[in-house]
Amino acid sequence: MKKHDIQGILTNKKALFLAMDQGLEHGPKDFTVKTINPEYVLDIAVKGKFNGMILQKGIAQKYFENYRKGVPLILKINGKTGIADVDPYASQTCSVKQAVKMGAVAVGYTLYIGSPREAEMIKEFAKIEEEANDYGIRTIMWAYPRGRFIKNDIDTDTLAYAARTALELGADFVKMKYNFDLPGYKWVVKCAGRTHVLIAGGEKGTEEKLLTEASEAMKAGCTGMAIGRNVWQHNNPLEITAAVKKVIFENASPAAALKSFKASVEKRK
Ligand code: FBP
Repeated sequence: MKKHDIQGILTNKKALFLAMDQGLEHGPKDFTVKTINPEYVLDIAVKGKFNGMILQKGIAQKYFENYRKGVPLILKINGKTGIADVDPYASQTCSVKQAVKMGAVAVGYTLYIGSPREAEMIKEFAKIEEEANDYGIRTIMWAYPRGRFIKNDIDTDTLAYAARTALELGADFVKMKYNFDLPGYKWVVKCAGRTHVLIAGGEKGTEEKLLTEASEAMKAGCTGMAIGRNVWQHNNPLEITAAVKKVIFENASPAAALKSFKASVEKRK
């Protein structure tokens, strides 16, 4: 089958995706009474014109219908809770067939590179990648080095290995952490070859940090970002989205994007 046109997910070869699977990965502690309602985050995805909304199956089934026309669906099809302190492994939660039925343009899979259970995940991802190819949808690998053999999960060489693994296993996108080593990250992106690199957000930090991260990621040759908490935990989610987009799509400096963020927040008051 002809592959879903990757440009349909991207904007001028760049992308900003919104993630909301943290309820499974971290638990409700990431949310407030306001943000725990999935519709709050889905509204941001549509109003912020994200390139895709990343959800687990349950939330997609129960909440996505009204948002379908506003934002493409990216289904995360494996996951785990953050409770048990065991060797990292995230079980498959949904088939590719089901993801396609639900209208997903891409499926996401976390592969804990270096985990003692890595072999199981490589096998699972290989099957998912073949099925996604058959259905003509895209794959995004969350390539997270993790487990007792990983001393430093954001060491440049370790991230480069993760990036290369994603390319060799056939992922269309690889989502990874950024480590603020810009020269080193250029190598990481080179290692990913034709697999598009997306930067993960992590815990909510300052606007300066987020915009600097976006800017350095783009300078390193990344395709964009896939973030969650830095947007929907923000008091001004649409304004911070607009600022990140300025950096990713318009090549704005972090300082210029921050200035326009502050001006738009002021204007709303
Ligand atoms: P955030 O921007 O909120 O970190 O979301 C990105 C993400 O990759 C989510 O998709 C996922 O739930 C989470 O981070 C996993 O993070 P970790 O495994 O590091 O806790």
